[in-house]
Amino acid sequence: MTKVAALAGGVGGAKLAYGLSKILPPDDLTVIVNTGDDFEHFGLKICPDLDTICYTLAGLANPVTGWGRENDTWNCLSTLKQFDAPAWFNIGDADLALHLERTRLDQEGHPLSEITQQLARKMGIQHTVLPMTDEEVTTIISTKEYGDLDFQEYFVKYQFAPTMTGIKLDGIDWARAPQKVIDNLNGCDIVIICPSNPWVSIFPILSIQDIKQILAHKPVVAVSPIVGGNALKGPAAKMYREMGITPSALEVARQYKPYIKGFVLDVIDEEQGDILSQWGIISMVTNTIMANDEAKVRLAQEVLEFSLKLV
Ligand code: FO1
Repeated sequence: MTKVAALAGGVGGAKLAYGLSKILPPDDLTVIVNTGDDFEHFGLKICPDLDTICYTLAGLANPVTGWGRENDTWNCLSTLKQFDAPAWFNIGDADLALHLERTRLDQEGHPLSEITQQLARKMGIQHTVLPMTDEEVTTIISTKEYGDLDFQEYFVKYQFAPTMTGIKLDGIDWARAPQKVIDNLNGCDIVIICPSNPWVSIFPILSIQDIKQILAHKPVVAVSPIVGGNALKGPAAKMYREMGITPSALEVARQYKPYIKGFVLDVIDEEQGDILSQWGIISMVTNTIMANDEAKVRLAQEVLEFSLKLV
């Protein structure tokens, strides 16, 4: 069987990871997740992308938002609001339990990779989900209006309205990949970069030295998160513009060029495939919109078949 490692951020990445989990047996899929978005809120250790991936793979995710849990209740949050507490980050009651338990295990001294595996198993997830690192890496968005903001402040509190002037990844230089990530990456046949935000979801993962070194020897295929010049969700396209780049699938491929052998483009961007081949990147064109579970599985199947041809 083909062993796959998927690199993913939150909602967009989780969709493809879900599709892959439906066609690959548990031993053949490892999802390596961005932790640059992690932060501490009310003393809790919150790992939004790990949460989103786990809830999605477990079939527990809120289908409307893509993050948080389906049918959650909001008693704690609404009570916090009555106290005028800083309740801008929407944590549902059942979701809160996950953050409480993760924080408890963290305070007992367990590494995040171990905690994640333990919690994922309890949620009924059979595939392997791992954080990119056990160390603290913090994505900071420099903005024109407010200076440096923690990613969740930029994304949730300010709804990514501030103008981005740069990105910093605090702690990235000394962050190491957990041994399990190294082993699973070394043992995989294909690496798939899910359609997550390249700036803040994928680059933190690719910036970890151990991961970068292993990827240099693996066939890597990326799926574009930019379709028709826009991001399906979140600030990716806005970030390109604010960094002086016109957002396109091609620009995503340009950023990933040192890493990838193959690139998956949406039908709407088909004409960009010619330039990719001039760059020596093999492209596949398909419908990349994952509007429902069937589309997630279909895209995963197509990406997998395409990747196998590149091995
Ligand atoms: N995203 C939002 O846009 N608003 C929220 O209030 C919010 C709460 C939240 C709570 C738990 C969790 O695990 C994720 C949550 N997210 C929320 C999603 C998350 O902040 C982002 O999707 C990612 O960081 C971007 O990948």
